[in-house]
This record gives sequence, structure tokens and C-alpha cells, in this order.
Amino acid sequence: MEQHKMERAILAGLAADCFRKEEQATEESLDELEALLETAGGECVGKVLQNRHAPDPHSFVGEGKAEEIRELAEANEATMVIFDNELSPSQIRALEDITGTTVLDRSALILDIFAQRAKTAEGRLQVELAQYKYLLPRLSGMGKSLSRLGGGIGTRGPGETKLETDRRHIRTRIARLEEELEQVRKVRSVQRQRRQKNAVPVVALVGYTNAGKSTILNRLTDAGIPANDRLFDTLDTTTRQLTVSDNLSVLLSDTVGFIAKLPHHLIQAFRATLEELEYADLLIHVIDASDPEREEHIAVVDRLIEQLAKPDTPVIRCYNKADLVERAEWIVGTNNVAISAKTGDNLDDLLKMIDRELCKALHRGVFLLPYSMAGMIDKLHSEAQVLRVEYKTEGIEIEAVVDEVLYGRLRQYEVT
Ligand SMILES: Nc1nc2c(ncn2[C@@H]2O[C@H](COP(=O)(O)OP(=O)(O)OP(=O)(O)O)[C@@H](O)[C@H]2O)c(=O)[nH]1
Ligand SMILES: [Mg+2]
Repeated sequence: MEQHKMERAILAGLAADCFRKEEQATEESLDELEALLETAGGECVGKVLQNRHAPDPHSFVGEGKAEEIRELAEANEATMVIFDNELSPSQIRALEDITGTTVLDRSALILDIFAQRAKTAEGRLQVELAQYKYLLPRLSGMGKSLSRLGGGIGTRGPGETKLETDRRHIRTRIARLEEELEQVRKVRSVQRQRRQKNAVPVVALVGYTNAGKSTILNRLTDAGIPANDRLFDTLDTTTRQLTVSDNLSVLLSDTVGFIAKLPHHLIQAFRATLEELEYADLLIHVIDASDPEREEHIAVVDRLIEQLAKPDTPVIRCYNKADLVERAEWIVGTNNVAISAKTGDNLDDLLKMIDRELCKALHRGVFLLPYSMAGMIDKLHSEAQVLRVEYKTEGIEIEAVVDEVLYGRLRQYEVT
């Protein structure tokens, strides 16, 4: 079977004057595409970056360039060409005709990696949904592509037999998957309500793929999540309890990594997983401080946070891998912290910052309530963190961490 042979690919990209910044292909984005290809188990045997005023409506990079790519592919025995830009179904077909090889785009490659990585039932459902949604508009005239299925990059996920069936079948399957994922979300939301009842704040680690999110969670909580030097290592959300300080314990979640030009379908399909961001009380944006593309990556993640989190969710910028950076004084700012998850350096500062952010609006106090206010105890149990309750002759003494609203009602009973 093809599967055991390393797939050899030419990587191609187009930089066009009319593209938005995030649509452009650059040397750096082609390097990243190469890393993605290696993650998927392929090998890059040539790169082509084309500059044009605008994409060619038919062949995207232009006939001449496409011809050049064909020659390059032939000379290097490449079996596929992967484009860094998103291609339309008709462009894919035109390019396959000219180059005589399989043509994929970056989205298909990312979907393929997700398909390889997805381990949990939920992850698999989400990937399958994204793949079908990607496939559906590309189905017409895919005779050639369908017949080449049978292993290798871009063909994993929905099985061969499933793909050979018609659109209607795929639509039904999409509807089923969406239903199943809706169930997953419902279960999640019940769990979430339970957590909210216990008033435990939720903190989510977010960031570019390979920034060190899982390593941080492992360091802080002994979560034992695999952390590897490869892209999209984590596809599932893992949540662990973390004691931040005497007053504060939180739930800390690891999340799926982001990347530039993340396929839209993938974001949609991974809603159940990404909801973690929406419900977080605080986000820790993990940044690989040693990455030369750091600033671009920060911008990508910031945009996704804006899209996925509640407005005004506080964000801590956590510059990780500080052990690899010689001078880190550029990391300044009240919400910035430089750490090394590997050496454990400065993790205390990160904890202090979490504590400071979440306790801004929290008050810890000892309150002496008259017995006529006994009903308040239930409210405190459900909406605050109760540390101690003592029934005394002069009233009920209660030690608790409460939010601003509750504090407003209780402060007159505070024992100083
Ligand atoms: N030198 C150094 N390496 C680190 C540090 N933190 C993490 N790494 C390494 O960076 C790589 C990626 O770490 P992960 O924790 O898997 O990154 P992630 O953000 O969870 O990545 P994805 O799950 O793929 O999104 C691993 O090889 C880690 O060992 C650090 O502080 N210093
Ligand atoms: Mg991870």
C-alpha cells in the first residue's frame, strides 16, 4: 500500500497584491507548511513562491508557473503539490490537470493532521464533521480524486466507501454528526453549570500550536498530558484543578492549538472543544518567546480570541520558553510574564498574576450573620467559596471568598 511510502510533495504559495495579510503566502508560511507536511508524515522536495498582482481565475498561480511546478514535481518525483493558500474546487481541478499530480491546499493538510491525531470520540466526531463540510462543495467532478483514495495525506478520515457515496448521504451524515456533537455540548453545559454553582473560576491556556500549553498544564498540575515537539499535539481539552493561592483554586484547561489560516470548518466543528474559551474567566495566552515568527503568531491568536471568547475576558500574555531567549527585557507590561515551563522558572509569577487577575473582583472575609439570615448560608454555598462555618451564640460566623455583589450585601457583617 501507498501508506508506507513517504509522500513527496512540492509546496507552492501565492503572494498577491490584492490578498489580505492573513491570506498571503510568504517564505515563513511555506516553512510552516513544511512543518505541517512533516507532521502529516510527508517530505518536502521543493518550494515555489509566486508573486502576482492577482490570482489567475483558472490556474491560480498562472499557466506558466503551474507548468514550472509540473516540471519541478516530475524532476523530484513528487506525487503531490500542496498550496499554502485556500483553493477553490475548480482551481484544484485545473491545477491537477496541469501538474498531473494530486493537489491539496493548506486546509486539507491541516484536516489530515487532525484526522491522524483525534483520539477521543468527541475529537473524531469533530474532525469527521469538518472533513465532510470541506469535502461537500468539492465533490462535483472529483472523479479523479476519489479514485485515488486509499491512504496517504489528504485521504484519511472518512473511509473510502463512505466517500464514494453521494452528496445526500454526506448531508445526512453531517446532520447526524451535528446532532451528536450537540449532545456533547449539552453534557458539557450541565457540567459547567455544576462548576459555576461551586463558583470555581475557569482558566484556559490558549495559544499557537507548539507554544507549550500542555507542558505548562503538566508542570502546574501533574496532568500527565503528552507534550511533544510537533504541531497539533493536543486536540482535546483536559481540565485539572489548580491551587493558585490560599484563597484561590481554579480549573485550568489545556486547549487545541491555533495556527495561521486555520480552516473555518475546523473552528466550527471544534465548537464543543473551543467553548472552553467562551466560558473562561481568564485566558492565559501562551507564546513561544523564542520563535522568530512570535509577533505574527500573537496576532493570529489575538484574532481567534476575539472571535471565540467573551468580550472583555482578561488575558495574561505568558511568554514561555524563556530559557531559550537570551535577553527578555522586551517582555514588559502588567499583564505579561516570562516563564519556562521546562525549567519551572518564574511559574510563581504566573500564579501570582492569575491570583491578582481573578481576585480583583473577589473579597475574602469573616462575616458574623444574625440567625435571621440563615438563608444566606445556602446562597453563599452556591455562589461563593465557603471556607468555614461556625454556629456561635451571637450568630453564624462564616469565612468565605465572595464576589463584589455579595460583598456589597455582607460587608456590614464583616468581622475585622
Ligand atoms: N526549551 C523549552 N521547551 C519547551 C518549553 N515548554 C515547552 N517546550 C517544548 O515545546 C514543545 C511543545 O510543547 P507542548 O506543551 O506540546 O506545546 P502545546 O502548546 O501544547 O502544543 P500543541 O498541543 O501542539 O498545540 C515540546 O517539545 C516541549 O517540550 C520551555 O519552557 N522551554
Ligand atoms: Mg498541547
